[in-house]
Amino acid sequence: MASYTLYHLPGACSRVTMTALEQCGVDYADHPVNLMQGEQHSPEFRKVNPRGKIPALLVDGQLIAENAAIQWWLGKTFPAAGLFPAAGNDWEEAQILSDLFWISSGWHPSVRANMMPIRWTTGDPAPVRERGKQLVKPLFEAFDAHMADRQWWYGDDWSIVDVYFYWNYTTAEEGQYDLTGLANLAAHRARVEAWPAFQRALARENAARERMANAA
Ligand SMILES: N[C@@H](CCC(=O)N[C@@H](CS)C(=O)NCC(=O)O)C(=O)O
Repeated sequence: MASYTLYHLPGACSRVTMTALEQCGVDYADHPVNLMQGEQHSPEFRKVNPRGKIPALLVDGQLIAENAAIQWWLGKTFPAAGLFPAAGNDWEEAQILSDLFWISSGWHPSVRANMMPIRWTTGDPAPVRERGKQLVKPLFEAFDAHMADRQWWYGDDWSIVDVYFYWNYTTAEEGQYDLTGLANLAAHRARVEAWPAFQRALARENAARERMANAA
């Protein structure tokens, strides 16, 4: 098997890729990148990912970055892992990609405005956080409505897309977004938290957190 190293930070969106690696049963090394201390800008990390972002996955020393691309590639490489629903044709595959890109380029930046407004302004972050809340509100409400008649985003079967949605709404909550009243979303959250690969990823993150604390 190829060698895999995931550059990540506990709690960051790299959690989605870590869950994907766990779901695929991949043996991987993990390397936390301390974003709070600006390690993503260090020359060492820029050698790994010149774009300065996590998740960054090295496969036999070669970089693949961006959650959507990594997960798509893992899905193709480990088809039995069930990262995505089986697609019958190119059109159906493109629909799944559409969801992934929507989450990573639509939801993620809006959540970021809510959770970390200071990254979006050189001035007062408070109105940016408020704007972030306005931006995520219709997304979360639409998600809640979509989940009314199903267990997972695509129906009966878990997919990694569920974990990426989860990361967005729980991260917004950390940014003081109140999810109260979104009952279908709450039920979805409980299902994701009970998913074995997700739990293994959390355990792996906790171990990384400890290593970071001991190194500090
Ligand atoms: N669209 C990207 C977003 C990646 C991203 O923004 N990652 C954040 C962590 S959640 C990061 O690396 N932030 C560091 C920075 O922006 O300086 C993806 O889904 O992989």
